[in-house]
Amino acid sequence: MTAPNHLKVIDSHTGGEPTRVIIDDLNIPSHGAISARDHLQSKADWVRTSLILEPRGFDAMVGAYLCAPLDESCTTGVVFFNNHNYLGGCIHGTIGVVKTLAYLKRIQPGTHKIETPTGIISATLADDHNVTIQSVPSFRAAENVTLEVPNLGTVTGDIAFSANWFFLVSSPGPAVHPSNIEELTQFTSAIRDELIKQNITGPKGEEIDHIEVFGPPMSDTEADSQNFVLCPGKAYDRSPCGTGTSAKLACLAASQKLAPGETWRQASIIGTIFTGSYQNHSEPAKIIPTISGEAHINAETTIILNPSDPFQHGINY
Ligand code: PYC
Repeated sequence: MTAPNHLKVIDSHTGGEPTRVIIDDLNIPSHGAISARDHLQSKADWVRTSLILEPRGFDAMVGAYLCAPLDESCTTGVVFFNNHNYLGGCIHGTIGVVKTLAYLKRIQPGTHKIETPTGIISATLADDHNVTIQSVPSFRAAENVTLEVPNLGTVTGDIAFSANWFFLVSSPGPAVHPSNIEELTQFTSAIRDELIKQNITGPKGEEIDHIEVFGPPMSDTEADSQNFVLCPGKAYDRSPCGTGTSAKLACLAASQKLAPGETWRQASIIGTIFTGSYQNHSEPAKIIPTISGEAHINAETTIILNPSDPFQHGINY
């Protein structure tokens, strides 16, 4: 396909974290979310770079491409991407997609199945506009993994999967407070660099590209914990990261620190909150996480991709 000169998008934010949903049909040949992701990645990466990289996007933005699902019981398929690559899943982004589809009057309150490259999830849009996502089976893959990190010493954490791969740091680091975002970014980036260097991966060699740090919530936040999540591409998640909160639930469940159905309120680094809980999965080591949050629509825009613009497809170096 040839790149169009104009693309309509709707921007929203979920707990401060932006989502940009493409609402024009790009006619990308695909059969479901996995094939759409593969096609975008190998043949049409300009979609991601044009919409997410500067000068039209910025590092924290996550893009969503809606596609026809393979499973016809799904309302839509979706592929998420950011400034670095394609995501296995994105819960803040799914909440943004659901709010966008409701804004366009393409869906009504109720439960909708959504196909993602890592599995089918369900999204319930409530009358009060809250969105609840039941996500993919999630699990802790390794506990108390230690690694030596230059200038930091020994760092310990758990490895968990919930649509994306996470390292959940348990050893002390910078206090989880918005005044420390620079230090937290350096701390978590150093850990991720070292995981890659030491080839510490998921069980099938999957790169661990999201790093999470936890601390007590700020005094004005009614939460069980506050997190800082480094996303692939080095931006931090302004929301509590839905897949990261799900990975946390998997670790809490594995350590028997949270019972099925019990509520966990996860605050983000900027103090926004997702409410989570889980059910047991038929495989004893796995859980099915549920995350609730709210998104707000903040722009309905036509992106211009002028062929004479040297950065028609983003500043990509
Ligand atoms: O909410 O799952 C999430 C997410 C992943 C990356 C950024 N946000």
